Amino acid sequence: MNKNKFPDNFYWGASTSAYQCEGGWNEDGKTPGINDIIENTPQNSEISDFKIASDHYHRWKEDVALMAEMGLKMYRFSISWPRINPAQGVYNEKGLKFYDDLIDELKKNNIEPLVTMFHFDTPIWLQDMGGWANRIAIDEYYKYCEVLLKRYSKKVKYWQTINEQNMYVLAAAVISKTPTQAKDAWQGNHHMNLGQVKVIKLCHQITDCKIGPAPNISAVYHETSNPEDKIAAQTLDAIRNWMFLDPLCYGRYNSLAVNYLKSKDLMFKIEKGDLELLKDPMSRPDFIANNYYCSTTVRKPNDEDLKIEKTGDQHNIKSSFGAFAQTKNKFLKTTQFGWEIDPIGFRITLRDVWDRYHLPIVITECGIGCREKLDKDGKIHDQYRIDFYESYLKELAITINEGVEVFGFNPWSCFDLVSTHEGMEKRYGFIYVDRGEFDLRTLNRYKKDSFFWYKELIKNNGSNL
Ligand code: BGP
Repeated sequence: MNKNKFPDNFYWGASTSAYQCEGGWNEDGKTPGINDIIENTPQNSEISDFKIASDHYHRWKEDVALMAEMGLKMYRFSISWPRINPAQGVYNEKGLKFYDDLIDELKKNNIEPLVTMFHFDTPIWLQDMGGWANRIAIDEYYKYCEVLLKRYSKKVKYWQTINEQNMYVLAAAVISKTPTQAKDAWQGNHHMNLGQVKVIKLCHQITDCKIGPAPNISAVYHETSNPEDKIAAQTLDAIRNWMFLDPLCYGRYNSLAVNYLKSKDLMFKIEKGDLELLKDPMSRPDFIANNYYCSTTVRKPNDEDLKIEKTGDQHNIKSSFGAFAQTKNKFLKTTQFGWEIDPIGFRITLRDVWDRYHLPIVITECGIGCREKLDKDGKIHDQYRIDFYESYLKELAITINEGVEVFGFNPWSCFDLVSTHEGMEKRYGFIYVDRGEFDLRTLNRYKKDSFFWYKELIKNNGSNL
């Protein structure tokens, strides 16, 4: 295979998540998820809530038609847990039917669905019981996933268990909009692992599907060759990256991360039998889905850093109990929202993940968030997005040619949707959605320049890069 070529049958796709695009937040039996109570939190009153979002719940047919026109081979989306499971023990037929219709429409258009079972939208009834920190979440998640597998496994081949578990734990307050103590978040992490190994095993027992986790793994650099900076980087690597893949891929916890948690009094409770559950060979994933946006650079913390525990946002974990301090990388430019643009970091990340676990990889998020307005000609000329993807995809082609097995690329996002913590102001889509932060306007769809660029790229299987 030549450099810059992608494998045949490579899945060129695009990505969304339910709470950020669907809307229809209380329709047809849906209960609120934790993100639907956003207006209750003062720090978030400046951005849109998720009640209407991109109105995909009503416009899904039009959206799938646009995906088909773009030539997508895969669509990665999430099923809304609160739409399917509005109360404990209750499963909502109207919610299930919505995804039946969506999946059927995708299949009709030869678009392979890649379904996320849980993408940040814990149902409010479960959150009221303590959310993931309550052990009951293991069984509730398992029962909900069992409903999904039984219903859709004949038509959905690829499943993701949990989206960005690491960000859900490390940036809990930003994502779930609920104050979460770090210790509870790590306890929740343990429960997520147990829920996932049970669901992966079930999937292997009752279906022919492929299933894997979808963390956000990304390269961590040390600022200088000072060995103490390297230690800081290793620590962040352990608690940001490997702590979330080792339990699923190796069946054991990462010891550096566990030592860190113990030293900070954050260690979670492990009950009898838990570690055996993790070890079960039937519970190993078939692939790793990775979301990549930017890299992080850190150094040894100084006295000032030791005083603060700062989260930043879900991709910038600024410092943590004195283990490291995030610093600027002078070699990298950033997006309008301050995230490092680092295509080589993308390659480094994929090489690391492959080297460590030797499992096929699918990219399920990657993209650039920008402020955008329709031009007078009714268009969005987003050459910056095209440049961004070209640089990332050139590195991806090299990585694949270096022997790393990657079977798909699903950039974030298919169409504009509400950013997790920066609202409508931060747009990622190939398709523009006409709405403002609070003004819903027409909600009509417009194809950006990147839409046509991606269509051409897919048609050529990336050979025109
Ligand atoms: C990931 C999430 C997505 C999405 C994306 C972009 O963490 O899986 O849900 O939000 O990041 O982040 P943001 O919306 O904050 O720009």
